[in-house]
Parts: sequence; structure tokens; C-alpha cells
Amino acid sequence: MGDNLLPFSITEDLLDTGMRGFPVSTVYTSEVDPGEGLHYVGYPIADLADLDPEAAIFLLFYKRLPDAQELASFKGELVSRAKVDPRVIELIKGLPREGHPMEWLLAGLNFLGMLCKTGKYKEDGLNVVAQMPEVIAAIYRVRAGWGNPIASKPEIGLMENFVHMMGVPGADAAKLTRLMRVFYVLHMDHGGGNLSTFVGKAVASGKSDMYASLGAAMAGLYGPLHGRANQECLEFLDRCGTAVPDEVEAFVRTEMAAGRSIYGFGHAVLRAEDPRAGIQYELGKELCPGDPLYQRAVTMRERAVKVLKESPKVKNPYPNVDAVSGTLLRACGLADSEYYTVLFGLARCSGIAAQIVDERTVHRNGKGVPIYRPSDLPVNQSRRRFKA
Ligand code: AMX
Repeated sequence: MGDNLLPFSITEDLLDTGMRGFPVSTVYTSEVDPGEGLHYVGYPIADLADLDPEAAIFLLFYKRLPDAQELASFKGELVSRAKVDPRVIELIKGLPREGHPMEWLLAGLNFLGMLCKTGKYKEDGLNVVAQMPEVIAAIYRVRAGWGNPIASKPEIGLMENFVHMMGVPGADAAKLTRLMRVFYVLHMDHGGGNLSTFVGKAVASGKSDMYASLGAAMAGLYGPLHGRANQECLEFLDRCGTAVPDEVEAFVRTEMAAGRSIYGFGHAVLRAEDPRAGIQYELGKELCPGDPLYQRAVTMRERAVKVLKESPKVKNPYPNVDAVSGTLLRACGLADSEYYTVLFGLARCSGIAAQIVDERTVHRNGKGVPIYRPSDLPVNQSRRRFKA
């Protein structure tokens, strides 16, 4: 990379800013353009939203779209990797109901690691991608009390099998499958600097295995300002309680005045509406146009932006990926927002795994990126001596 691509040198005023905007690595899988949003391997996300999720996984791992034959063979490979060790499912059955679904996901990744790891990053990465649907479906069924896990049928397709194994009571399986296929592709990857991806790669740089690295990444995703925002966003829309434009606007103003977040809006990098939000607003027209919560989210798209634009400190007043995703999930039968971050994690593990494979086995001519070791500026504590 040429020096001209690095926008600044690090000065003291840039410390304690959460490394905002510091370029720390090269990334082959995806890019977030502040104006145009997310691209996977150079393709705008809007062009990929209707792809088979398996083709999008192939794209992130191999940096090109598969032809029909390659896709068929890659799907077959994922099927052959899909069988989860039954002991993992048994261990999941013993987890405490009090734990958040993301804590169950962290446990599930740990169990997979303990029982199934090969120690090879790509091998383990593809195994996780193939096995996560069964683990997460089991988490849903056991924790939500829907009954025993349903036997996997991986040959029907990654998301088709996921919806089959979930067996969501009362859901329209065709609609939920349509939604989950798009949801999966939209949430797979988001550059290398977002918290969960950065953490996952940092942990892997110490040569921790893929499962432990993804576990650390998912612990990052669990935070309410990151992956848990989709849960917070739905709760926010619930609290709003109306789709009447002036009432929505008044609600947003009250929240702002109270110093609370306007969930589903704003972004650390983007400076325009996230195209993934636009794709989901459109999908809502197809899946649930008359749904009252969807109508509320659509009104929020207009009125929250209006209010946020009035705040000089907010750099991006526009909808982000979470603005309407929970609304669609609920409309398609997944009512409990507590589980939404595990659905995000299901998809995001594939992108993070692909990036970890690159950092560990491709970068620096296959030697891998060295162990992460940023430095700090000691304040009022250097050179002290302890006198006994
Ligand atoms: N509601 C209220 N305040 C907001 C805001 C929002 N949606 N977006 C930004 N702000 C505030 C910030 O809190 C910050 O205030 P401060 O200076 O008093 O600390 C100020 O505006 C400047 O913030 P920024 O530079 O525009 O954004 P950021 O990079 O600090 O934060 C984000 C980005 C996403 C955390 C923030 O926009 C936010 O809290 N949004 C609501 C939560 C949300 O929707 N998160 C989902 C993000 C997508 C994801 O990762 N899943």
C-alpha cells in the first residue's frame, strides 16, 4: 500500500478516540465506502443481496464469484462439513435459561472448538460456517422452549436448512427463508475495522484457534452499540408506539433531549444511508407492507433523519443496517428481539472467518500478520520508584 493512502500520522489528540479511522490492516473481503456503503470484493452489496448465501461465502473466501459448477461443488462441500457433533447439542441443552442468547452462542462456539477443531484456520472456518445454522437453531429451540432440536437436512441449502431446523411456531417458512437468505448476505462482512472483526483478528494474531477467535469476535458483537443494536432498535420502535409522523418526530425529540440513542441511525464510517437499510426497507414492501411496526419504521426513516440532522455533533443522521431488520424478522415470525444478535452473528462469523484465514495464511506471502501489539502513551505514571 502506498503512503498516500494513509490519511494522517498519529498525534496525541487522536489517542482515546477508539482508534477511529486509523488504518491498521489490509482487507481483501470487503470495503465500506463512506458514501456508497458496503462492497464485497468490489461488488456493491445491492448487487449481491439476492445471491445464494453459499455463493457469497465463496466470494469472501476465494475473492471471486463461483460459476455454476463451482457453486454446486462448494454447496456439496458445506453439506459434507455440516454435521455437528451431537455432544455440542447435548451441552447446549444444559445451558441456563438466564443467559442471553449471545452468551449461549459464545458457549456453543466454545463447545465446537473443544470437540471439533482441527487447528487449521480455513478448515475450521468453513466448518464453523457450515455448522453454525444447526448450533443456532438448537439455541433457539432449547432456550425458547419450542422443543427438541430438529434433525438437520443440509442438502436443502444453508438458510433453507436453518429455517427448517428452527421450526418457528406459526411462521410462514417461505417468507422467513426469503428474509434469512437476504439477511445472511447483508450481514456477512463489513470491512476489517468494525469492533467484532478487529477483535477476532487480533485474538487470532496470537495464534489462538478459529473457534476462540470467533468467540472473542462474537463477545464484541454482543455490545449494544454494535451487534446488539438490532435488538435495541426494535425495542426503540416498540417504545415509540405510533406511526403518525408528528408523533414519531416528537418521540425522537424526547429521546434526544433525554440523551438517549436514536437506534437504527448513525454510523461510525458511513456518511449516507446504509444501502443495506434501503434493501431491507424494499424487502419489507414485499414481505410485510401492512405491518404496523414496518410502517412505524418507514416513518422513522423520514422523521428521525430530520431531527438528527439538526444536531451538529451527529456525523451521519441516516438509517443504518439495524433500522428495519428487527421489524422484518418479527413480521416473519421471529418475534423475540433478544435473539437478533445471534442471527447477526450467524452471518458475521463467515466474513470474520474469511478475514482471519487471510490474515493468518495469506498476508505477508503466507507468513501471516504478526501478533497485534499497538502501544500507548503512559500518563503520570512513568519512572516512579517504589521505596520500601
Ligand atoms: N442517536 C443519538 N446520538 C447519536 C446518534 C444517534 N443515532 N448517532 C450519533 N450520535 C451522537 C454520538 O453519541 C456522539 O455523541 P457524543 O459526542 O456526545 O459522544 C456524536 O453524536 C457523534 O457521533 P458520530 O461520530 O456521529 O458517531 P459515532 O461514530 O460516535 O457512533 C454509532 C456511531 C453507530 C455508535 C452511533 O451513531 C449510535 O449510537 N447510533 C445508535 C445505535 C445504533 O443504531 N447502532 C448500530 C450501528 C450499526 C452496527 O454496528 N450494527
